Amino acid sequence: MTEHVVPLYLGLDSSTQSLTAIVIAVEGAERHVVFESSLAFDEALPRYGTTHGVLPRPDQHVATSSPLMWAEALDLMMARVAGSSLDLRRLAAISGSAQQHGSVYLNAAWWRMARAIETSRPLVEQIGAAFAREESPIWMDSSTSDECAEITAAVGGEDALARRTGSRAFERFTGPQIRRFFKRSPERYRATARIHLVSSFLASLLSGNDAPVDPGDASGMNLMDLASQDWWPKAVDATAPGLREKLPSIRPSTAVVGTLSPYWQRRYGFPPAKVIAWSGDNPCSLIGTGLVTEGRVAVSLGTSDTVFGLMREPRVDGTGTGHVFGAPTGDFMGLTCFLNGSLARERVRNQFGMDWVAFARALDTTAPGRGIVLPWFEPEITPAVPIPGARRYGMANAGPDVEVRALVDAQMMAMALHSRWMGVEIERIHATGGAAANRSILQTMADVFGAAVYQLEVRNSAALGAALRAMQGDLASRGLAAYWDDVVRGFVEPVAATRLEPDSRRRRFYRELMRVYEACEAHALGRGPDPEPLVRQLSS
Ligand code: XUL
Repeated sequence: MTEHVVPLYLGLDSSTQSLTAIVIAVEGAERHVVFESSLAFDEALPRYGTTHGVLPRPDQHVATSSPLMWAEALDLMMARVAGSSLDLRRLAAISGSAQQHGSVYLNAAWWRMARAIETSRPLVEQIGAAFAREESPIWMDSSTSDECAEITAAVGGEDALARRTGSRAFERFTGPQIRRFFKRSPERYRATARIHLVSSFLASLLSGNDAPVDPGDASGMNLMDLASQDWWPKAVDATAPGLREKLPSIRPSTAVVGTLSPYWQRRYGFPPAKVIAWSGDNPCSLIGTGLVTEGRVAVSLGTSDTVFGLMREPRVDGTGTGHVFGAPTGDFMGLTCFLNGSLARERVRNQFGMDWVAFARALDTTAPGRGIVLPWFEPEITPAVPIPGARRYGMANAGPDVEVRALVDAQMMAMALHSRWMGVEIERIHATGGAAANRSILQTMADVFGAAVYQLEVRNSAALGAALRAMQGDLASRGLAAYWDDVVRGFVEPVAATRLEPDSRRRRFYRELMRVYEACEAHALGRGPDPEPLVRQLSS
């Protein structure tokens, strides 16, 4: 009789600040997370000199990180998984999630190197010579406004670009980033043989193949035709010469990229587990929050704050605020991204010497509406704010508690306002990301959105989503039924006991406050009159 083996699936999430691994065990209805571990780049790999995962930034519009650091983190994490008590022989498949938009520039040595990594020496000692550019621009970069305008003009305007690719041109998207590199460093651009996303770069290191990108992450580039899920030649040509040959292929999110290469097998004792295509963190979170049907949204409170939900049809945003990405299910997803997320919360917390308990207490004990803050400490993505700096209305002499209240109110109101384009009647929100542990923040979310908010058992929905995608890819490749509802069952149900209901009085108040917030935003962006009379009414 052959021994019955319960398969394990590994999901990795290479985010802005850290790398997380989650391993799930699946046997019919029995489903468990059996391993979870995170390493923060700044602490685990200080020699790269990052702060919150970003290299020193002499220009506040430029944000880069180190692809070598991501590779070393992958090596450290795989060693941790191998050193755990898990029976590695049961590992059936592995997939991953990565911060979106970031790009990795590799030279001709890459083709040979990815395949020929030796077991005797650490990965990073062997791939250093394969980079045509040592630093990778990441999603926090906002330096490419000129390139956005050039690409937009060349493809026939914002509407044309948004209809084809799912988004108008955004500074952090990979196409504008590639164009900037081509314009500023034409030699190094010419020496670039392959441009990977963070996701496909790390998938390549695992499989020892040159991995494809999936439609979820490729739609964050301003280069993919959403309908055909292939590169759009007009956008590719508008971005940089000779770009087509430098781009990986696009394959479905469920594609098997290869198996774990000999490096991982011999160095750490892994089996030849399947490597399933990696995707972006938001598409992975869509799966990890269980949003495999239309009509619900998730809010992720991480380094970036994002609001997203599944779409059967790609309804592109007429206001130019949000994005339509491919979803790992083969459908689409709508998403709006805010840059001033957890770092803004941390900044205000630190400014007043609080810990998170005091921060939550400030929220619980302070009424909203004592002025408005637009928390644009760093250049903001939504709405587009190129010149950073918080804007304040009616906030003179506010104490620490009022500052905390105004910050969280602003973040929630901005999310509610700028996700309207998705056209979803929001009744229920699945909250995820680090700050989703904070129920005082989530109560504000419920009150502002007028929706019930739930917490999920597994907070790192991107890593969980990657593990679930590994399982789905494995089942599909074996010709077994792999319905998404079944795949996610047992891992993603919101915890009923965590449900937070909106308070009806607060909800009414926020409806009014949101009008004032909108007026302040319009004024700050030079699109509306002075909102002072409205702000004054608040305190009367
Ligand atoms: C999404 C975006 C961010 C990053 C963060 O468009 O820019 O959410 O994916 O990792």
